[in-house]
Amino acid sequence: MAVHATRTAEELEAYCARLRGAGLDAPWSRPGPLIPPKPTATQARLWRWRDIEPLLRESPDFLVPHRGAERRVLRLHNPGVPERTVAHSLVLAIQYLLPGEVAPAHRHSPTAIRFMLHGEGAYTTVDGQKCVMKPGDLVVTPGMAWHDHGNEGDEPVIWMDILDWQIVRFLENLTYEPYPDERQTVGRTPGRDIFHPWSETYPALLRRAEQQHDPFDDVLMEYVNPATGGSVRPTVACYLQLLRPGVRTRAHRETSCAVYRAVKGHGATTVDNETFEWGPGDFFVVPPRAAHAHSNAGSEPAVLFSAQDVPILKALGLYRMEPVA
Ligand code: GTQ
Ligand code: FE2
Repeated sequence: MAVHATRTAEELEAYCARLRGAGLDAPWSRPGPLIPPKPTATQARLWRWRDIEPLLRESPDFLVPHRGAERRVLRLHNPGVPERTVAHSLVLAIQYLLPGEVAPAHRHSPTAIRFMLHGEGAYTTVDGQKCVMKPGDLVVTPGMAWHDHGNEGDEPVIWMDILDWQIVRFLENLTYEPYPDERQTVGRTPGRDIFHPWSETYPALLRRAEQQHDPFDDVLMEYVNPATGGSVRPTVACYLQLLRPGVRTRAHRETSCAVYRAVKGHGATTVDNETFEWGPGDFFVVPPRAAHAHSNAGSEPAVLFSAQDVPILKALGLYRMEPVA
């Protein structure tokens, strides 16, 4: 409260009641700074594939997806985030489909980005473009694009979904709409704006590893939408990264948030004062402004996939990166 006030506390209370009645608020009538510092809800955390996989394989006993209803997904739940998502800005869900299962066609305002993890025979059709997904393939489903998926193989399939759900939810623009039919009619072959096959991205990463190294990320390549030359979506960027054997990167802080899936090899990521050792299939999160550095103490290259909210921060002029001494 301002020190030069000439009115009593009771008079201030009465004044605030009149403000409320007029649909107004005086933030200075309460103690504390106008813009209080707020620690991020997202906590640094690691999830091990060996803990996730048996629970995923049990999930069909509990949920049989039906028309217009749930996806059989398990979401990574960051203990700090009230909405039970992997981070304050992003959702990471792991989807499990048995042979013959179909997820009916629908669309929604959030973007979904799928990175194929295990099994053969999965497909997702995005606005009539059928993408057959092999492990390591990336499929972008832009917000409001119709999509349906299924498993045409003879073993269960597993992929991960990254959604900008939390950003769209914050902007109060979540929408969902079922398609009139269970599946879309398949038309043209998928464009490079939505489909990035591992058979192209991984060789490109290996070529880059021969040429160019970054002190903070060693070998980092962003998936680019050839139609725009920019990130796969305005909200989310995706990266494929390689850490050469013996590499220890310099630590840096970024204002963005990153969720990682270890694809190949073993390594460790230090986030502020915690070190997370990861191996194939593990997931981890780096919260905004946390100092982070990666290392690969092994003799094989380690490969990481990540999704980061960098583009939305850049669009808002909020992206910063600073090296940590
Ligand atoms: O597979 O279309 O993880 O609509 C969340 C919402 C997946 C999907 C999610 C969805 C989907
Ligand atoms: Fe969906």
